[in-house]
Amino acid sequence: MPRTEFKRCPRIQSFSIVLTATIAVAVLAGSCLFDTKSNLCETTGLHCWYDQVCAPQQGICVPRDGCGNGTLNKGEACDDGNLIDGDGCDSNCQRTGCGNGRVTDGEECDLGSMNSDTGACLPNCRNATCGDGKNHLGVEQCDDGELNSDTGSCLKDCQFARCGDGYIRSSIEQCDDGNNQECGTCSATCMSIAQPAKGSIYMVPAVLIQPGEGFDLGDGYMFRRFRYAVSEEVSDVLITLDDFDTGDQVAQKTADAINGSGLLIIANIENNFQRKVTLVNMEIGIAGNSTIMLINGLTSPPTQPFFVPIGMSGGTGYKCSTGVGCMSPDDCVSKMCIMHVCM
Ligand SMILES: [Ca+2]
Ligand SMILES: [Ca+2]
Ligand SMILES: [Ca+2]
Ligand SMILES: [Ca+2]
Repeated sequence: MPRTEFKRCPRIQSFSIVLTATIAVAVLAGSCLFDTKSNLCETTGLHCWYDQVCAPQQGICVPRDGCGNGTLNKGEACDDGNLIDGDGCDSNCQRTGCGNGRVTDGEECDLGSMNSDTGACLPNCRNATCGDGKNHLGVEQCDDGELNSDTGSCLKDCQFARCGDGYIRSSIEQCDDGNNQECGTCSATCMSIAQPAKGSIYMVPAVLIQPGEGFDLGDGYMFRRFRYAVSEEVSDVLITLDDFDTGDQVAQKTADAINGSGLLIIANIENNFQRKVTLVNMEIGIAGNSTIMLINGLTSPPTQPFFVPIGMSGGTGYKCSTGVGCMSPDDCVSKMCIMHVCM
């Protein structure tokens, strides 16, 4: 495109010669006659304000002494007579390239001197992102690049790993239930997994048990009373024995009775010692720490062999209330963990 000459209206020094000058100028300058505040932009028909000129290489008005006028003014690295970006000289009269403050081909961003490893636009004119290995201040807590990991010190979302974020940091945390409170399936420090209450009962042969003897067992929600041979209350769980049941058989009948009682306790017979019934609460928590009570004179030591209850004990943790962070239904009183929050 040929370089366009632009016309300037003659500066009028004195009002007294306005009329005379106007006639002369009318002949010489055409359009300026009736438009003393602007120049005619020849290529497009645009009228520019008096302090503007038509850009020589683009149909736009630009500051008379500024970028786009085709001549190098103060602070300009180039001036190609247009305000087009990406053609070697950008619209701010800085050479096209990363760091000139204008986004052109191949650049995602360009904040000029504000490009920074800690800012929104990196020195290579790429947008700051989580995972680029640069710490975007005010947005990211950390960024270890490819080493970002949900089991490491910097999470994949560029936040510092912490107890309560729901991720188990390897070698540091034992668990993480999405909160840093004592409630839930993990302790407040993420150092110990909440446990269910456990217990056991060592059984004796049927001949050592008197009808009506038994034990009370609770799961944290309710108690059941278990009686051997004969029940005294309607609510009792009756465990029917044969006179010569061995300790093993008594154990099996007892375990079956517990498992069928409705308590949230699982009873098993330990393989290497069949007279022992092991008990585990189905839920974690201190609520299950409910001591097994013998009833009706069923004897514990010193008689040998003896009927020995142990526990229930060892339960730790408790369920979180509404609004507390969680990772599983087991963390919540409501048994509802939605979007990592107890309902
Ligand atoms: Ca640029
Ligand atoms: Ca980053
Ligand atoms: Ca964590
Ligand atoms: Ca917790």
